[in-house]
Amino acid sequence: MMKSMARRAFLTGIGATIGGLALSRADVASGDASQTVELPFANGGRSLAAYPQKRPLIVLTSRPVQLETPFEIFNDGLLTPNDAFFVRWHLAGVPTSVDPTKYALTVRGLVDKPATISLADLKADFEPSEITAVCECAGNSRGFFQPRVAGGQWANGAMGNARWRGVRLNDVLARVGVAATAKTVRFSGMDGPVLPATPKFRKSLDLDVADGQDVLLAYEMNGEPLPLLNGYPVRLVVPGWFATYWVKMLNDIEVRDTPDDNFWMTTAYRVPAAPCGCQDPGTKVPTVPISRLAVRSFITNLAPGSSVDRQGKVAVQGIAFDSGSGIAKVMFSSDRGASWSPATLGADEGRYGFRQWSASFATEPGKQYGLQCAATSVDGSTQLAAPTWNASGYMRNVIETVDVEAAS
Ligand SMILES: Nc1nc2c(c(=O)[nH]1)N[C@H]1C(S)=C(S)[C@@H](COP(=O)(O)O)O[C@H]1N2
Ligand SMILES: [Mo]
Repeated sequence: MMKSMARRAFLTGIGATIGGLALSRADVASGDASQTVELPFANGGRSLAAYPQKRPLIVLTSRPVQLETPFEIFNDGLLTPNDAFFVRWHLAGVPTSVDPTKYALTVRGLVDKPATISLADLKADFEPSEITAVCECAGNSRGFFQPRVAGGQWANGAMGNARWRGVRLNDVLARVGVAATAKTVRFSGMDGPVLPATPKFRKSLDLDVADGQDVLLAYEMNGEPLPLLNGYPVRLVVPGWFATYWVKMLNDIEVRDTPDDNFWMTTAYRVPAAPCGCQDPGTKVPTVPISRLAVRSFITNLAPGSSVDRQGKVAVQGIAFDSGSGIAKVMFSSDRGASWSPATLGADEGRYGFRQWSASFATEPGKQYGLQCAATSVDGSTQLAAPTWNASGYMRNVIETVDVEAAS
């Protein structure tokens, strides 16, 4: 009830245009493309559009396609539906279709037996493995950074939680035989730049990370093949690590012994080396490649600005996640953090996934409430009371506030 009302209040019926689609216009589903949303920061006006295999999502850019999940969807269930899962591509040369019978994954470099593996062989020759994990863009929530920073101005919907099924990368690496001198593994996909001067999107992981139990070459998401825009037919899944490493339409794995000197490792996706990952605005600081997710939590059933029961007990529900140690506790406050009480945690559905929590607070007519939640992970990391800053707008994990008002 609350949810659909909040959603309606959130969407306004103004015409939206879909220009410059990377996918052909004929492919665009006939979803409701006549809606807009106002994200809660300056220049937050966005259109919604339905791309192939997607319900109407918030359009950040259309070439390349970047789509944000409307936040209320996170209240519908712990797994983010495939058709609502956010989309982020860096380069506009994304294949508009992939023939699964022609797909081939090359595994090469410092290996004993380089291999080219078809989709059918990947499924037939290796034991399947499943994991539920949050895929979060490093720049999720960038639009809230103060001072503002350049880059995609996402609200909180550049993340999603899915059940990923595929094969373990370490099984594939064992099959090809990694050389003793190997140090890193580099991944790239079928997308490419429109202009040859733009560097192709490639990401590298240290061998000890790539060879871990949980890293998957996933061909299914929530029991279905991956949507094209989420990396069909195969993507890398690196549970606990930011989504930049989750290379989509993966078709090349190269085992190497030298640090990766490509743009996407040496220039992009870096954070201040200090443990906080933060810096003062206007300063230049040493940086390291971004790696693991920061602990975060959100209220999902009440949108900012909602009005709640004038007198009574209002139920609050939300999600929390971290980089995979698991959620130890979530605290809830209805008075902007002046006082806190423990929220009730939902079932543990996997340490890399969203964990549900619930709480309630009492209302009085006409009063305003600053709702906050703060998660602590099993490894002891916490959310920040005040936001920190970095030049790329990455890794936000401040305690968020949802302001609501009881009717008078
Ligand atoms: N091949 C390829 N994989 C990629 C990217 C890309 O541009 N190309 N972007 C990465 C980034 S930064 C993010 S946030 C995630 C987004 O995954 P999604 O579109 O499935 O939500 O894909 C990652 N994998
Ligand atoms: Mo990202």
